[in-house]
Amino acid sequence: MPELCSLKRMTSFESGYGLWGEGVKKGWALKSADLVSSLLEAPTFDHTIGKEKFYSIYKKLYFFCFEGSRKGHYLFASAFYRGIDSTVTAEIDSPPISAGTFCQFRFYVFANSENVSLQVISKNVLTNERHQLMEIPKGDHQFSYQYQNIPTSNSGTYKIILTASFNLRPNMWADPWIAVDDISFSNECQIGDSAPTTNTTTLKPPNNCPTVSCTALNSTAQICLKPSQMCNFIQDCQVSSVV
Ligand SMILES: [Ca+2]
Repeated sequence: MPELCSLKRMTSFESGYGLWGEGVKKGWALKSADLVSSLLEAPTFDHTIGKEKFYSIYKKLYFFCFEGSRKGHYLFASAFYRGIDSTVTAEIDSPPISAGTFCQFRFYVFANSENVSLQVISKNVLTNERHQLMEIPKGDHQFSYQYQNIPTSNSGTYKIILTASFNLRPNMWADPWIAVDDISFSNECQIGDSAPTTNTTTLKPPNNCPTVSCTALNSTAQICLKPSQMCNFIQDCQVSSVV
């Protein structure tokens, strides 16, 4: 089995920050869900392990990391009202990216309050010009990890900046927090100064599927994964069915 999913593209925060936060890391930290007992404080589970829902190939390669643990780690930021109305922010940056036409940035986010929002910003490495790709609006909270899939269309080299904003006011039902987990870039994105990926061209299944063919997770159907479905921490295939 050729390597399907490059760990440079995928960050689960189970073994550190990966390539995130090397330039800017303000207000974000890794948190272990095992140490959290209440949603008032932080998520009580992460996305990678907490729901045991991650891509089967990734599970095969890294199962040993997860044995004995069921909750895992995520990227976390929070803020506390200290008697003065204010807005505070937390920022973390990605490794430098060169985007192909179909480069997609994917992640899971879980926020507890209408008083926190998340801006996903691209910052050109040369010019420092910033462009907002998406904002998770205030009030869009469902008490679970929500999948986000953001097309990027920048030319040149840039970084993704995750900026959380906390709107601190009195009488909040809980201090606002936000958690991010299972970040990935699609194969069209070039990470850092790495050579262009050959992942998709090294796989030549016999059934005219240019990527990965497998048995669907919830049926007996044989499916061909789209590039955008690969290496995004979503399990599409039955274990051991990948061709
Ligand atoms: Ca995780």
